[in-house]
Amino acid sequence: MTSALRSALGSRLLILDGAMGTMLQAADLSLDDFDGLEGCNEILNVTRPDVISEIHDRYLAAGADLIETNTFGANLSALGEYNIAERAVELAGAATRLARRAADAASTPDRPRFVVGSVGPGTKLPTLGHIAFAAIRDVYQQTIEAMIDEGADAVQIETCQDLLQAKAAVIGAHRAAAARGVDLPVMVDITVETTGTMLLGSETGAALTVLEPLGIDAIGMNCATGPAEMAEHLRTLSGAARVPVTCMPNAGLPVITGEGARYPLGPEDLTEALTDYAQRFGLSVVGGCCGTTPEHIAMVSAALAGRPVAPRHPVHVDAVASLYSEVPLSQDTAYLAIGERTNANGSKAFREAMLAENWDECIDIAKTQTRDGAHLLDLCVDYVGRDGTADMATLAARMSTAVTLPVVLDSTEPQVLRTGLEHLAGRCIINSVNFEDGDGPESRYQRVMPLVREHGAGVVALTIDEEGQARTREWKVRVASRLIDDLVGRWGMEVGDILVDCLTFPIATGQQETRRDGVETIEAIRELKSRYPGVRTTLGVSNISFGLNPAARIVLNSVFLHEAVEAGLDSAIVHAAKILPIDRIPEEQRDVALDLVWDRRGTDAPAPRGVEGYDPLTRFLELFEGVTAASMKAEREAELAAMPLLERLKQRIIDGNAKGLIEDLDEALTIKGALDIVNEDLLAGMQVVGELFGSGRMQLPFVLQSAEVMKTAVAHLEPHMEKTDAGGKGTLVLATVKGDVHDIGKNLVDIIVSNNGYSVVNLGIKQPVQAIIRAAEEHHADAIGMSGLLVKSTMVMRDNLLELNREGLARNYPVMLGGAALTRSYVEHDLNDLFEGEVRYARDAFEGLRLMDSVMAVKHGVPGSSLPEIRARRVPARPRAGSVGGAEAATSGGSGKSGGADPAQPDVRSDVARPTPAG
Ligand code: B1M
Repeated sequence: MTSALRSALGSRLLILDGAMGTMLQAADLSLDDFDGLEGCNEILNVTRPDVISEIHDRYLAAGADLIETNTFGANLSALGEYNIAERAVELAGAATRLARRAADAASTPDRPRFVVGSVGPGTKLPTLGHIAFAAIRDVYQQTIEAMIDEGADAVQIETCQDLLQAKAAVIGAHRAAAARGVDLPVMVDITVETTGTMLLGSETGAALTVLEPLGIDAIGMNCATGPAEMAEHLRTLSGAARVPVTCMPNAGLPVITGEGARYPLGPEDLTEALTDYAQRFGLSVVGGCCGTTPEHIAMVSAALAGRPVAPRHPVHVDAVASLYSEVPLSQDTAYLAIGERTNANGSKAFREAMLAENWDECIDIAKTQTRDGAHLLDLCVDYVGRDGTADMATLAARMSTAVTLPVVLDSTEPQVLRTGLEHLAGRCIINSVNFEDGDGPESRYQRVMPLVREHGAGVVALTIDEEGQARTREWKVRVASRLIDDLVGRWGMEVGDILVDCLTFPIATGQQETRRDGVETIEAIRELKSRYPGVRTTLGVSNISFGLNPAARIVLNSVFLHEAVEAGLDSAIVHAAKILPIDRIPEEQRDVALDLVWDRRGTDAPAPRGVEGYDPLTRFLELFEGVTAASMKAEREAELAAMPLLERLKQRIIDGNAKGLIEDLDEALTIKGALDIVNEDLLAGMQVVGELFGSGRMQLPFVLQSAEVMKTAVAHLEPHMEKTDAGGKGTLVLATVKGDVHDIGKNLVDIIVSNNGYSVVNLGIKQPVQAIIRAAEEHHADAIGMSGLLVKSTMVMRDNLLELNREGLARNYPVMLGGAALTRSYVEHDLNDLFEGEVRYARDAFEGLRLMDSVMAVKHGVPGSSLPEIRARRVPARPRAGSVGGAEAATSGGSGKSGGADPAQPDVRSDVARPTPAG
């Protein structure tokens, strides 16, 4: 039976049944039926099996291929509310027996019917500490074992609101299947609220990142909303999930009436939506949740049962996740920065806070790293004499909700790692595994790997074997290959989830035998990346400079990291804010550091340093004698002070230096207008930042600092900008699109447009299309403005326009799109061709304002008014460097809605990722 279900899952569309709970509510049952436990639906499996069986029969008669057991609340917390938690197994078994009997009676050789054990979320959220992970996991395991014993073909873990609960249920299901020796498909449905996230704030991408590596067989959505609100989340799942996608919406958003909740969607509406989604999103299972009835399922089944599953082409991205969002392991134009300061061995401040049990301070250190531009956080609580398990439980639980970044769990103790995994809702990386004590049954390697596998974690693999830490390139690569082969071959890991750390010893201690350690490490990284292109590398960078003074460490770490990244390093465990952009290091310091890293001594070093007897270590120590981080900063301040005013303002943006900014801005205001300062001086600085960033010569923390200075400057200049008193000219809803955090340009648009008499509803960053649509409806917007700077945002904008089409709102809202990766041609031809309303490109805030003026003129019927003509399709332009402004490219060819370009190959500015470096 099971294998039939597994193979059916991927090939033909299967129909799941509809609601059980709302059907029971409608069944007019007495308190006696509930054995005095009012509302405890699971008790009906033993008190009123006839009612449950009848519901199953009606869904089977309606054409359901899969029926769910009446076990949504057969778990620790839900039954615990009635003080009958100990009956979970009994009630799960009884429910499965009823469903099995009904399914068998309805099955024919041509059309088998399947029983799916419903596994609900319970009433307590482990991420919020309401209940322990291990406790719910174990009860899930017991109930699922009972379901297997009574003939369940699969389980459906549904209405997941907390990813940690979902993980507990999946692991419980896998343990149950292993205990019973059966092959049990495990399907998971998440529930996304109208806010666009799961109850605790998890985005759909985060849920996929956490759940898919656990080894599930399908992922989808159920409950909370009707199909309309699910569309963009299904698109996310459909575009990236490698397992089948499922959809069980409510019969619309409930409307509260005098008689209780009423679900507005009838069978036709639900069928229409599911038919559309089945085709568009390649769904494998469709059914209904709250408010759906046998009538709904009958119509859905008549329309869809047995249809082939529409093809999908998911694009998988190797990633980890926090409770909130996913973070790809490969970062565009940046190495993946793993913050090193939440480590009791590496950071004195963190260790002291932990020893004092000052947990708030520990979390503040984590948050500071987040602000400084880390992508992940390394969490290590190992400290002699402390109870590591207790410390990990406290810190992991707090970090899970208080920090938005995924965590790398770092410990030598398997039990401490397990505790971390059981408290963090996201997908973690385990740091680390190695062959230090071999790979026998008692080895640490063999004790950690089952945890990695069960929790679907990524792993840092260290180049250490039974002989010790590998020193030479050949040795490092040999150990790495052995680890990779074993992790993939024996433990079933995906290559993309492995990060090899080639480890380095300090090179500046004066010991001869360590002088080549940097070279060997860099060369090992280069060779590994060429042998295993799918494997990623990481490195604890600070070790290289151990023993030097702090100023020298910053320079050596920065130079070493730069060279390692050039050789292919993907990720680094660093204090991200203390890595200097390579161009910001004084020339001689940088050159001598390079000689030190590459061990170029005597005449091996390039001229003019390469002379007999030259030792870069000696010279490096001389260069940093008496130098402190503060004195280096003072030197730079002096250089800045010597610049002409307007050049200094630009440089302040590049350097991210706000000290003296306000004074400079006030002085600049005496010679030119506020807007000119923004457009001519500040944005010129931002353009250089974009170029340095894109060419790898500036790291993310510094880009963040530049962005902060830009924001401070714009805020200071805003009151000096011309403003019309005329208000109420019209309303613009403005947002940075889903997945994109860039908001400087969008906020400038807000200032310019609102200073000119319009109301702007600025929704902020990472806005799902549903939020944009809701705001437009609520505020009776006259137009929608979407901003997005990433190349992937151009695709999100396209999807958003399609969603406006689908909801029949395209003609209500003219749309303006702006951001660095867009081109006029892509917006006004490719996108305009597929959008049923009007969409225009806004190159800058002023074009946004002009567009708004023409939107309102058209709306007020001003004679002769229209939106600006679509410009002729342009010949692909030479790549424009940087971000903003720039002359329009030459144009040629036809115009109008018949552009005909291949929308799968949009003419977007992928060049923004790699602009030409400035001078
Ligand atoms: Co990021 N970033 N960034 N970044 N960043 C870019 C966009 C990038 C081009 C840099 C590069 O490689 N050269 C690159 C994208 C490449 C790509 O997609 N292939 C990039 C990347 C890769 C990333 C990350 C992925 C890096 C990483 O972590 N690995 C990450 C993405 C995070 C995410 O979004 N999920 C990231 C993060 C960041 C910071 C947080 C550090 C910071 C943003 C801070 C903030 O905005 N609060 C940042 C910055 C500052 C930039 C650059 C350097 C500058 C952007 C900027 O503010 N420009 C940028 C380089 C670039 O753009 N060339 C870059 C000034 C601003 C005024 O211009 O926003 O274009 P702009 O707005 C203009 C017009 O476009 C127009 O009007 C504005 C001016 O008048 N306009 C509209 C914009 N929206 C409009 C809406 C309208 C009308 C007009 O509606 C009506």
